[in-house]
Amino acid sequence: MNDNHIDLLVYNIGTLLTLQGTNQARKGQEMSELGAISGGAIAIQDERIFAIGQEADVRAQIQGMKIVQSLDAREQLVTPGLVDPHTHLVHGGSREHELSLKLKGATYMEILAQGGGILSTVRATRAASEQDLYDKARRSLDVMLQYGVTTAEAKSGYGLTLEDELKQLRVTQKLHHEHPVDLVSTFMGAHMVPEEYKGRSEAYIQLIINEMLPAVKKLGLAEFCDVFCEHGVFAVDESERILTAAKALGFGLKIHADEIEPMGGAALAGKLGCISAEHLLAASDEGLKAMQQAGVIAVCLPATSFNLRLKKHARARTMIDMELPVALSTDYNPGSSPTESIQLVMTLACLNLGMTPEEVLTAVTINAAHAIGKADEIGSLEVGKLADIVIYNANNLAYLPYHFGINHVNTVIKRGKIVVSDGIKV
Ligand code: IZC
Ligand code: ZN
Repeated sequence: MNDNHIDLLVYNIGTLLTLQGTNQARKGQEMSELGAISGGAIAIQDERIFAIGQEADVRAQIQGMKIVQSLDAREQLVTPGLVDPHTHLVHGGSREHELSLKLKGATYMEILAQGGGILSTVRATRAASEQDLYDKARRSLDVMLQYGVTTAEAKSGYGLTLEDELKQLRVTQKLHHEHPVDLVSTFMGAHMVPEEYKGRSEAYIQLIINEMLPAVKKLGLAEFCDVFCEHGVFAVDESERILTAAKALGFGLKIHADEIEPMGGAALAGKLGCISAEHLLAASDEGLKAMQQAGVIAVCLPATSFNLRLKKHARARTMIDMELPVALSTDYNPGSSPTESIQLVMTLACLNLGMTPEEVLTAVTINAAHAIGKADEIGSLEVGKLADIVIYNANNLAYLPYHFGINHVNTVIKRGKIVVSDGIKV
């Protein structure tokens, strides 16, 4: 038979956390069930998992097949490739000058109201060439990959003109094709009203609805549409109109909801059937209930609340107890979360959100995959799914969030290929 070979056999796995289980996003107690196998192996053919289980069983299944390459996992921990479902990956410049303002007590919204924050990144992104944006984002993707991320979402929203939004989205598309990390693209023209539309936000909303959304759709440059629903940015009714227009064009919906003030964004996510709602620090019980009933995934971003020095955190324990599926993400962006480290997020989720290591792993694998509509391909290790796999320099899960601020990844396999070895991109 032509296919009578295994391209890569990963063997001698100490703890193999498969995340096998239900096809739905995990909620409640399901978030603690990791499908663990001790003494496991994974056989890969082309870019997919051919067999997975106890090493003796896998070897029996592939008996007689030619094994092209074998990789000794040294009795260490193995998980699915990590998924980062919320990033503002492509942007120009950086905002380290905001640190001293923050230390003097200025808040994120105050810096934004003075023309800084997102608006300063908009200026830098508009000024940057497509190649500059590509090079900068590619370096960030290299870091993400070395930290174990094999798929990420990436939002536009620093162009805020049709041409500059398309410039960002083209960079995402090119990186998706050229970098090992797979990218899922989100249009976020409704990130902010640009300076030239100050006092004319309705005209900008019309531009998004009538020109930007149809153009992005026609060019096939984004699967999702996201809105920053926040006091002083887009109001709930404005967010609803933008997202409703996006839905009519066939976009999946996401919303930055109730991050700083309780606006009713979570309830809107439930009403519109968003795939996910993000942040949620100030979300009300009713808002969370509406999300739970509509099957919206809560994406918590603990690196952001840490970096903004907020006293408040997303109520992940409440969410899990009420059977609302939780995912976690870096929110990587140059303002409120300048870090690519999903492993730091895992630590903060334990220490500041009170999530267990098991819940955290679920939130950065299968639930994160559900939050970007890719759970049929990634997020768990199962026969037929993509062979996106991480091998750590640790033999148990709790060690990852416990020993914090460093990179625990030894090897990353993306679509069946070894792309990180000994912690370095190959
Ligand atoms: O550049 O500040 N929250 N958008 C909404 C951001 C943070 C990104 C930024
Ligand atoms: Zn964000």
